[in-house]
Amino acid sequence: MRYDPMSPTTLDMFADAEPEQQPRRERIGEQSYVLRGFALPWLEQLLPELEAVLAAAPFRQMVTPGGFTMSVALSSCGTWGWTTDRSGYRYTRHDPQTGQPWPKMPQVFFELAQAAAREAGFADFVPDSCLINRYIPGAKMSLHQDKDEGSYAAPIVSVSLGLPATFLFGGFERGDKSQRIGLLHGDIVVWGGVDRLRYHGVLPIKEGYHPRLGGQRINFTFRTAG
Ligand SMILES: O=C(O)CCC(=O)C(=O)O
Repeated sequence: MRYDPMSPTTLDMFADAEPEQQPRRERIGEQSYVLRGFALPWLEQLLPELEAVLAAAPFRQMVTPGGFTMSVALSSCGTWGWTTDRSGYRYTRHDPQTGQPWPKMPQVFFELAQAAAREAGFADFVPDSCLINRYIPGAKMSLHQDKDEGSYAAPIVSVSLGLPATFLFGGFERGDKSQRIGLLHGDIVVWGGVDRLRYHGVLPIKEGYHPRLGGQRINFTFRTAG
């Protein structure tokens, strides 16, 4: 199956692999790291599972409580899926679009999230939610804190695939200065502990074409929500 530009969720499983980055760990906060290229060895297992999740829970653009349609399209897997509508932000057990439980989190997703958390010093991460964000060029995510989870004890593990992004990693107030961190296909950001409530966001994605994922960036955000 080749990448179809009319269908940005169609994944090209057979394109030549791009040159791989050297794996390395960069510290961006007291308990925060970028794990360069960490997801690359998992890719061949991740992409077919992603397609299966999206077949059951397709991407959709959700509306914020303020009435704005998000530029990023969302799906989820795991026990809990993050959703937003006019009545607020929350986690639900069911996909509001289909009425079905969110698709089960594929084992390989769970194992990747655990391995990345361990590499960043969080030994016992048990994610029960994987938000799947799809960015097409121009899509962005404004600075925000992740505060809808029942506890902030667990870290956040955020996997980047496809087009590059500039990740903003800020402080504990919206107005604090943010670091601008370039993220490439296969990079993972992990933050938790004293850094768990840091503001973060993504600048508008630039036009481009990725050999495996086409004209889009996919992000998996793993959290313990329940
Ligand atoms: O796409 C990303 O890298 C970040 C996603 C994010 O911040 C979120 O889903 O809360």
